[in-house]
Amino acid sequence: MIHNPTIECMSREDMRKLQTERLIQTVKTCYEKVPFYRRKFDEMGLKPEDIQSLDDITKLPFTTKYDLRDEYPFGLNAVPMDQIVRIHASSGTTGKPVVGTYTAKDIENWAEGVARVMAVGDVGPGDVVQVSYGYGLFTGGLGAHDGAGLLGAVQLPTSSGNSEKQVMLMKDFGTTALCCTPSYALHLTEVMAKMGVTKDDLKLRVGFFGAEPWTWGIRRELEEKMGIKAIDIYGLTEMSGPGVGGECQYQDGTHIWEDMFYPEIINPDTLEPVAPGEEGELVFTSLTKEAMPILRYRTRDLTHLIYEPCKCGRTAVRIGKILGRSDDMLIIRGVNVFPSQIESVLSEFTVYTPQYFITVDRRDNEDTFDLDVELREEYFSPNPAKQMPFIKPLYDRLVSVCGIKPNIHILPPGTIERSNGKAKHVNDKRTHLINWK
Ligand code: DLL
Repeated sequence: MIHNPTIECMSREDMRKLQTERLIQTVKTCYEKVPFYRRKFDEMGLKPEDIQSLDDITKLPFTTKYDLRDEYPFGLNAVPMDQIVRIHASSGTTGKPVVGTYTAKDIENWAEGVARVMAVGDVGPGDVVQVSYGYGLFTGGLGAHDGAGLLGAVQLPTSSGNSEKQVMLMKDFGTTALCCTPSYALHLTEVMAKMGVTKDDLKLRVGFFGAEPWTWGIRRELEEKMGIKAIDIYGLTEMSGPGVGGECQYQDGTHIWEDMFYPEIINPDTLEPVAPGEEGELVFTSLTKEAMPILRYRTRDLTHLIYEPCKCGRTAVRIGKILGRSDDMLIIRGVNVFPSQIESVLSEFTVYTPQYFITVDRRDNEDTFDLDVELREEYFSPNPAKQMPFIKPLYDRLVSVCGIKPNIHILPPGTIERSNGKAKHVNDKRTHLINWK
């Protein structure tokens, strides 16, 4: 089912017209209402009137996660607080999160984006949509929740965790659509096996999985073990959350809702647009956001754009699978983690040296997160019991800043390999799992 055929199947010419009108308006709002953008424009000698067409977009400044951090928490807001109805957040590069604010209209548009993806799985009244993304500051839970609500489906807000209960409810309540990270969905298949629950015991028909990269291997496994069609849903807090785009039933790229988010691909080194169809970093300009309009946001996600028409009839441009990132952000169990966060937490503790090494792997379909750190000479003891008092505060602080539980290994000072040049802090062993077809 196509939720909004007028928009999703609009001719390229009409879409460009709509995007141009919205771009001009967004640029004007940014200049008039957001001091951060006004400053940037003035520095560049740019006036809102200089932007008259989509091609003019390259004249605009980029926005990065660092700008969001510097403007924390509300510096990019274009409306006063009495028009904001929701705040979400995701991991930033240090202890401060990236903030997303929403007006009532922004929440409506966001639900529209998610609904367009869920409509691919014919979700509607009578469907039970189990939302096993985390509810909270993370956009996954409430984003999927509102999308299901817009389609008139039953919202089942299980949030993440408590896996046996998730499987029990899925069976007892007749869940037809599941929303969670692909890695959590894989974990649920294992819990199902342990509980003796098979796909024949379930009414599941479709899953909307995203928030982290996943492969065709994972897709096949989920489709087989759950008896579903596994649909990729993409998004980021800075643009709204899930539902910036999603796959159609042909699973050949992710349609981007370009009436709301104008995509570009740039070379992350030169910052110049790449040739059509070439790989590079995805950049979005929001076209309808009221609370926090964003110009040329560097997502750091690496992919390419596909403008060829899709068999499903949608004309909305597609992105290929996200192939990686042009920064060092890790996504561990669906949570965004930056090595710089670890670094800034470590610097709060005088007992530790600044050296650290992160190892990420996947065991039994679950991401593992091991962190090697060194105690300073005067605190180190080979007796593990004596180290315990040092581990707990570091562990608690890391959980609070990064939102994820590390396995901390304390090593004697001088053990972690020092580098002569750029320090290497991460070994992500999951990369060998990335086999896209
Ligand atoms: O992960 C929003 C979301 C929630 C999307 C639920 C889909 C489902 P953030 O926490 O801000 O927002 O993280 C955004 O996650 O820049 C990508 O690197 C990655 N990401 C999101 N969806 C996908 C996907 C949410 N389908 C960052 N495939 C993005 C690959 C994804 N990576």
